[in-house]
Amino acid sequence: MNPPKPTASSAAGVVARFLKARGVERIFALCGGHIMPLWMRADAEGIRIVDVRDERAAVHMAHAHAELTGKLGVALVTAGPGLTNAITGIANAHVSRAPVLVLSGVVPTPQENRGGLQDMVHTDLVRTITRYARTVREPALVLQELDEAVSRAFGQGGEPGPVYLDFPTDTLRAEVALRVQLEEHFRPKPPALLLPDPKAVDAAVELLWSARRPLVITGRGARGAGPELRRFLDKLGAVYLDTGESRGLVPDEHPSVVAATRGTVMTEADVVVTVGRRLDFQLAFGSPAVFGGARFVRIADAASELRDNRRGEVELFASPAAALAALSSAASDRPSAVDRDWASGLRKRHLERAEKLRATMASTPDGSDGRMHPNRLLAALQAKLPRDAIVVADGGDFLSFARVGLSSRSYLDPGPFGCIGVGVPFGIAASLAFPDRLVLVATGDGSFGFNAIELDTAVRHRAPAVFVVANNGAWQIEVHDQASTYGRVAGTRLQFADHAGMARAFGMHAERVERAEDLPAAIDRAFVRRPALLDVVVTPEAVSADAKSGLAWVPDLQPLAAWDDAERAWRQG
Ligand SMILES: Cc1ncc(C[n+]2csc(CCOP(=O)(O)OP(=O)(O)O)c2C)c(N)n1
Ligand SMILES: [Mg+2]
Repeated sequence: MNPPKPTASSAAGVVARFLKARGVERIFALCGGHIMPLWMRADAEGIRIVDVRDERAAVHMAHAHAELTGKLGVALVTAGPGLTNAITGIANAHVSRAPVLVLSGVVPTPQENRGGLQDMVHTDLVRTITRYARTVREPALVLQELDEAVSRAFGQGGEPGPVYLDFPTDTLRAEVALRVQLEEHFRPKPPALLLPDPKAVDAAVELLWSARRPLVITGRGARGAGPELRRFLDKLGAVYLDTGESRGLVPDEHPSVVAATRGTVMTEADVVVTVGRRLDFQLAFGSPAVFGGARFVRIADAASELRDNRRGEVELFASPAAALAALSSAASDRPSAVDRDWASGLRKRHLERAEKLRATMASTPDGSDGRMHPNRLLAALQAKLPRDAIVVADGGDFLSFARVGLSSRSYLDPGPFGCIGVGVPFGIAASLAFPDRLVLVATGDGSFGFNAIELDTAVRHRAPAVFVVANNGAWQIEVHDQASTYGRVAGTRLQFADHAGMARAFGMHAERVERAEDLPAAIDRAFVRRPALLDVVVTPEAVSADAKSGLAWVPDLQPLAAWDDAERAWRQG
């Protein structure tokens, strides 16, 4: 007997209608019998299904969608291996605190624990990397579980991040009584506004407006607070660093931006303000070994960004935009005590270094192997990037070069989880969400391989991204670590594979480029014929800042060798 086709008021139908009501226009998914009722109902509701080739990529896509749009990202994967494949994506969203909803199926309830096909307790597997992980067996509870899961994903009353729900297939097929389909659970929930404690605002103003060398650092939680942040920087006259999580909030032209003096400014500041930013490894865990005697002001609406590693002398538990606006208005006309020479000196040094980088990138000499330096490729790409381009960077050495060599208002990379392989799926999701903006994926060849099969997805779904592979025939940052630390290279070389040939096999415009002078025209063609791929041969001899800093060999106390030395010396007193 064929199963009945699920109706709009089956549990599957209710899930689909919920997604639709919450503004979900597309889901990233890979099919399977356990989730088919939900799949077909989502399709019936007009939700676009971006069908991928590996569940990991589906979650990466949902993650990029969430980060770039600020809306919920949704992935739908099947039971058993569908879910286990998705785990890297879920873990990455967990570390990045991205609002992603992952939906799956489990064996029909009568087969549970009997050795059914694809039977596995998924919730136990994902519990430590999600904010909410439940199996929903009772059709009448489907709606309220979804409502709660989405609230948790956005960090309403907790940390933001991925959430997980699965449903036995028989539950998905079951009818949900109309009476229990409460309208309140479908209704979109606006983000909660947390206002800062006025006493904490006054204390922060006192500390900040008497600081001589204040530094502001932003992260995930500051997204969307751009106008309030810029006004606050203008009033206080502080210097400013963004991080990979918050690129583009403050334009390069703003006088507070001193990105190219990062190391210096971190040691010189007397007050450090973190806005929606964890003091994780990228910020030396906030250690006094690096930040000296600096005092901290912490502003965040999520606990991890409010008080990880270092207490703030003032902690503002509030929506960052509201907190920054409150600081600016409480300071009123009070003159700031900022050492203007210090701030302008840093700005000058930043501009000189940025200019020098721009000038030298395009003329960085080839390696002794005659292959071009990755900076030549990045300079050629930067020269063609429209102002509103979205850049996705991925790789080891190449990520290190691309992070500083490409500038754009919107940027994604493997993030604090170091999740290489995200480039292709992130780029696809970005280009589907913003079809009118140029999406550039700049990826190392090793990183490219993980999700290279998704080029097929890009072609089928007409996701107009441009994929540029820096082909150095190796996991080069690891090669460099092995050669310099161990004097031997083992298991880290790849081949100069024909990635363009692979892209063409999926019907994508693709070219291999071996000479820098051929780049501008090839880039023009790729931009016009999107989706497109350029397989650019670069020298493995280029040693990146990340390779030199010790990041690759993972020192004991701190992520970078210089910080590790400083930490050791500081601990010894
Ligand atoms: C999933 C995953 N596997 C392995 C690593 C370790 N790793 C970090 S960078 C890197 C090399 C990346 O190679 P490629 O993308 O070719 O960039 P290249 O260094 O050659 O420029 C590796 C293996 C990681 N961070 N994540
Ligand atoms: Mg490589």
